[in-house]
Amino acid sequence: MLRKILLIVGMALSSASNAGLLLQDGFDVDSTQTILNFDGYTNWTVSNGSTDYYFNDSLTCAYGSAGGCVDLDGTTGQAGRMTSRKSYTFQAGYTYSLFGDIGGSQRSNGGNDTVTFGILQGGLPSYTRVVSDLAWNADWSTYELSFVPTTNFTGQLFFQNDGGDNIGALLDNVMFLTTAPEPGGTTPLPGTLAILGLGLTALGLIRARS
Ligand SMILES: [Ca+2]
Ligand SMILES: [Ca+2]
Ligand SMILES: [Ca+2]
Repeated sequence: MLRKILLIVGMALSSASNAGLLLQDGFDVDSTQTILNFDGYTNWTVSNGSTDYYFNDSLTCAYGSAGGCVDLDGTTGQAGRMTSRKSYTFQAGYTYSLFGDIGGSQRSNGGNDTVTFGILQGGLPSYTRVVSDLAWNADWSTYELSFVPTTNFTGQLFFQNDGGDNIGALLDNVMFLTTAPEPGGTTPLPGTLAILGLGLTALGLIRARS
């Protein structure tokens, strides 16, 4: 899966001259032991509840790798929100992609968990992706949120688990990157191009008939 992510990043980086990796966090250097209700993340603060940090634990992090990862529902009866310590400047027309490896809680008494992640503007969610009803035994998978802002703004990244049964979905391998628009103009979205193409085709048909 890491290879897949690197491939995606490679494609993103090679598709534009001005692209950059803004954050990469595998949660492997935050501590050398498992700590419940952890609040010492290198790149994140935790608010409105708690998260747990697991390191080289029987609770396996992404894809069986050693190191650390996060239980998004801590041990205080309220799942916390992880917010990036850094604020990022988002530029209109640029493409921003946020990736996270998310797995089920891997504990049979954890129930289903729903994770929301994305961008905060002024502390409020703006661009988001919701991973709904993740079964406790759901495999690790890489989830992506990509968007192109229409105006410039400053924002932070966030990951959040619903609920508070102290057993949440697991998070590992967060990656955040940007790709500049092609020189000479705003890069049209693939969807926009497709719609434009359909429109031109339709126009051609109408003209051909009249
Ligand atoms: Ca890790
Ligand atoms: Ca927990
Ligand atoms: Ca749960």
